[in-house]
Amino acid sequence: MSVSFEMYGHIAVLTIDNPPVNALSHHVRQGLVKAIERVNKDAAIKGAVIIGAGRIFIGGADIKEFGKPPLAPHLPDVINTIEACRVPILAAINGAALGGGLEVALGCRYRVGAKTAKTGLPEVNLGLIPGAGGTQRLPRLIGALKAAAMITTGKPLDAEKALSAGILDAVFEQDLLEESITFFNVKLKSGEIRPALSTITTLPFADPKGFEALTKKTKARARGQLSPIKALEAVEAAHLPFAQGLKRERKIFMDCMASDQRSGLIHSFFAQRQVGKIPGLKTSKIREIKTVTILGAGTMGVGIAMAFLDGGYAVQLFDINRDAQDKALARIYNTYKGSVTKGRITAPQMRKRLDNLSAIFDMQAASNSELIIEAATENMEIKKSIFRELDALAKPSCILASNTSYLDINILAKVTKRPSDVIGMHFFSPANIMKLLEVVRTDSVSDEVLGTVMQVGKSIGKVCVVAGVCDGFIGNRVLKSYRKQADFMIEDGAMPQDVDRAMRDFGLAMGPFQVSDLAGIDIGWHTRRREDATRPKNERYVDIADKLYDLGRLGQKTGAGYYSYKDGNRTPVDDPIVEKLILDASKRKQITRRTFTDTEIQNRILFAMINEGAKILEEGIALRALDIDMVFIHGYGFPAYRGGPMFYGDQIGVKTVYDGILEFAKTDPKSWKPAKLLRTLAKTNGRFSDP
Ligand code: T1G
Repeated sequence: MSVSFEMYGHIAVLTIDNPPVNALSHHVRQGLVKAIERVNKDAAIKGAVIIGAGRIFIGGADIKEFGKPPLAPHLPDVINTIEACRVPILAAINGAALGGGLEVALGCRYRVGAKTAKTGLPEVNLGLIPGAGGTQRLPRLIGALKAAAMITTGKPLDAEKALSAGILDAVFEQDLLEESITFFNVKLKSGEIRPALSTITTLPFADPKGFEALTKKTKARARGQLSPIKALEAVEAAHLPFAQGLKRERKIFMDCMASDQRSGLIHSFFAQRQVGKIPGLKTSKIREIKTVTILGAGTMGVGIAMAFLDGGYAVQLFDINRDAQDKALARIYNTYKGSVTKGRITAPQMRKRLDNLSAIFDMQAASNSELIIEAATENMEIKKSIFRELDALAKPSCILASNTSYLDINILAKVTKRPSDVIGMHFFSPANIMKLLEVVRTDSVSDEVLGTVMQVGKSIGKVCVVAGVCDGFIGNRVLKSYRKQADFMIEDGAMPQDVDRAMRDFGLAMGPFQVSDLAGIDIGWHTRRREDATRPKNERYVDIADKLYDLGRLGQKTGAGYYSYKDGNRTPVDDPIVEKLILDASKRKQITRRTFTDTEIQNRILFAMINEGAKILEEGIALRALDIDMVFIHGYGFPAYRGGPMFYGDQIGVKTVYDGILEFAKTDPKSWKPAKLLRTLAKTNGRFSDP
């Protein structure tokens, strides 16, 4: 039964039960309408309560129904029915009330919550806007400015914040249903029932100046995403009579529903949940991880330590160098202090995390750990000796992981007597912020260890993606393929600012040359030196980055790289020195420079990504196309509304990508070799997402 009906005295309690998140699927909407009809018919009923079964109130409309023909009763009509009910209705919010879930609650006269209540309108994260009255009722409850801020960011409010915002009328600590009914009876007895939100004609807390400022901020933050801007338009319609505003909201909602951005964001939503599922895993047995030791108190070690501290683990940070340890502990302390100042965490939370942290100077102390993560220097010989030592001191079930970003972890597994316990955990800097974790699956790792590391990664808020062993795993291998194209383009006629602008206009947070300046041009320089010995002699090589390195222009950290940065400001400024260096490079190679349109720049970079992604799929380095999408959305600033490189390839058509690559190959056959999978899909009109 999707909506059960029980009487508590003269109050009807309607419980929505539609696991796993009480989504407002068609049968739930039907159940609600039926229950309201029953309430309307029974004069003995004085009020009704809507509550969710389990730990969630209502997780929103059923996203799985999107794209299918909508079935009546449609959600806006269901909520209007709730609002027009003969007796008042109270929403008892027992957990997350998100999207349509909060909109149902706004159709009620009263809203109360458990301490676990969470109220939000996160539709913009799906490329949508609230489409069942949320943009019209919420402004009538808390004012247009606060409502717009909630809707355009999609950020939910916890129970306390919802109470102070006026979304909740009360928060109950004990038995939500019992206390809700007591609260409701008092209201019913008072005889003064609050009017329905749709009947309010003047929005409270008018603040036109604030709204104007929020509009500016939203446009700046949207970076090409439409739904936050569209949401503002809908909220502005709340100044109209309710019925007109509702019509306006519906029109805007349907426009968003039809957009490519909606399909990209919904793909991203489901992919983020799918990516943690590993087909064919032979066991669901998970090892318990309580203490994690991180070897290496450098930037990565510090970030990884904080990621685990944030997740509530006991953390030991090892480094033989006391100075490095002191610096690391100071960085951790200051970062948490900053978070407390910004209100991101409380002082007790900071205290608890620091109490869970200990610095160790003797690797033997790691013998108490269930997981040891090596984050030492990227040198195979050093790592091999570390793994030999760990193998000897670690307890039998301890998992040994390396954070290496490119070295062959199979070699590390082989130097131990526990190859099935050795795995890669490739974090992205800053490791306590970046959500992506590449879990590198060696040839010998057991399914139990793989499943354990995936679960541990999820427990510290990471999006874990399984990667096979190859140079660069998934992300850095694809990055290398499109970095090459970017380098070719600046030698052939573009400037860094042209390439970066084109890629920012596509929706990337930063273009490739800005990324180089942020990460440090020395990183790429060391990688290229490592590759010198094995690079094919006749492969095209662009030495512009080497020239910058030789000039000491390492990027932001030296105040100059591809761009210059005045007095520590991080805003990139085009630099004539770099432009001359690039022109000289073209001259040295007798290249006649030409112009590139933004579209060509985008296609050269995106098609290179998609082609390398196809090779990665062919080789089994990534399990599915969505895994590659998740790597780029959560690790490389790829816009979620594009769905990721492989989803984007499907969206524009694999044949379009294939034909584009053949075109580029006409003038550069060596660097444009289409993947076999790309060719097959192009010929059969297939998609990367085909099972
Ligand atoms: N519809 C369908 N399936 C959903 C769903 C939804 N709204 N939310 C989650 N699922 C699936 C999810 O794919 C996963 O499936 C399982 O439920 C558990 O999810 C008209 C138009 C509610 C906080 O954006 O934020 O309302 O992988 O792992 O960690 O204005 O799910 O098991 O097969 O995330 O406990 C607006 C989205 C919709 C909320 C629970 N609502 N969901 O977190 O579980 S649009 C949202 C969440 C809308 C109206 C508009 C979270 C959660 P599987 P999970 P969780």
